Amino acid sequence: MNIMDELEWRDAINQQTDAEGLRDLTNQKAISLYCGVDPTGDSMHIGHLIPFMVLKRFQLAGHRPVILIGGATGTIGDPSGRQSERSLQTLEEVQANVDALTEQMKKLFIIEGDNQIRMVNNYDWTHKINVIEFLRDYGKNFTVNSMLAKDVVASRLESGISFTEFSYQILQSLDYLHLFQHEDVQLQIGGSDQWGNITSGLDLIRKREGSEAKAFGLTIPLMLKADGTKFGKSAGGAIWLDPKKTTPFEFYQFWANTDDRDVVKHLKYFTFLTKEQIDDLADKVQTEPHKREAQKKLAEEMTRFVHGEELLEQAKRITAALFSGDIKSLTADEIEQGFKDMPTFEATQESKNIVDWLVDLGIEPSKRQAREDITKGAISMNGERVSDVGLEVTVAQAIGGRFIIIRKGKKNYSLVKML
Ligand code: 545
Repeated sequence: MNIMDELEWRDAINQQTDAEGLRDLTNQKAISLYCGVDPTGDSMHIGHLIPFMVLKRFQLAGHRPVILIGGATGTIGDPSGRQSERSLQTLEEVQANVDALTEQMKKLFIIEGDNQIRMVNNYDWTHKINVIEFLRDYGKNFTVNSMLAKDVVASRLESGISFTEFSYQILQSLDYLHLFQHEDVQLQIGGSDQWGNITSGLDLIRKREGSEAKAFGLTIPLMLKADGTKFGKSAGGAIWLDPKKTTPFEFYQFWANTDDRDVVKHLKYFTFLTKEQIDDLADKVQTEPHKREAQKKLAEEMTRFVHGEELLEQAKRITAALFSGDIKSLTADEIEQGFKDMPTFEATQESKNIVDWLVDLGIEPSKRQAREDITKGAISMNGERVSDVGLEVTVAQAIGGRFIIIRKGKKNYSLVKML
């Protein structure tokens, strides 16, 4: 399948500058293409990841992707998709974010011994341009009229936009021209919010290199969920790629909880599974939805891609233990991930009778209730039913000396941290 057919089948195309031209070009030869990211934070979330996965698809089809880190543009701030002016980051903040994002990109896309994905930083060419050169050599190629017409700018004319953010589109355009001239880049891709910046770069290339210059632009749709809510957010906020912000278990759970109406769409859009594999899973959503095989596969593929095999296995182990109640098989670190969002209590290390302990912590409302629950077998500790109201709770029972998990009834879990 030609890469363009594949992207179409995956519903990964929003707008293109010249669909026929790009199809012909990608059929004829291996092209270089790029997508940029600005260091406005120290981690991407899954929304940012999408165009970079499309870069990867191009790579798998034999093309040559370039990842651009916006060391220069990050000091200015893209107004695209934003209603209000950004506050400037300090140069130190930008640099720290450049470092963090470079590492994240390397981890995801640069496999050892594979030097096909190149990384560049636009600071390298942008910082050399002085103000006279900027206005004479580049500024003359932009009319304020066409700059004002870009959606991003037009939507800010009422509320106001600084000259700094207004100029952003010129910087991104210079990048495309630079990469066209020096790296043979002929395509820029990005999320649909990047259309204005991408087409502005193409205009510059045509003005400088002639109207026949073969350069293209393509944007990828931003996802919406079947229920209309914004994709990529859970109750706790964005789904980050940084395991310190979103643990691999939470990451796995996010995908595993995908709605039946969305799961096939997401398998196409996010994973590298083939059409046959996805068609097969689509059948299963119809015939045996309760098994949630498509969701499990989606969660596996995404967690493996972002966090690797080992952390995927850990996420699955935590998931299985929560399901079966076999808490003892988990390590303290796994418990910390798996029970992060559950009610948490803190207990001192002194040993105490179970009834008193449960009441003092607030897990049970009264001693009478605690005794009754224990007697009817409704309380378990670290996966094992408690049947003796005289049991002494000691720190020795805590997993890794740190955690005791109490289950009340079928699925009321509480995490008790030993102080
Ligand atoms: C800069 C110079 C270029 C080409 C592109 C850029 C960056 C671009 C931009 N992109 C977004 C971004 O978000 C911040 C991430 C924080 C870690 O602002 N002007 O950098 C997002 N991008 C990915 C997708 C996007 C876009 O990284 O394109 O649409 C989100 O899906 O918003 O020469």
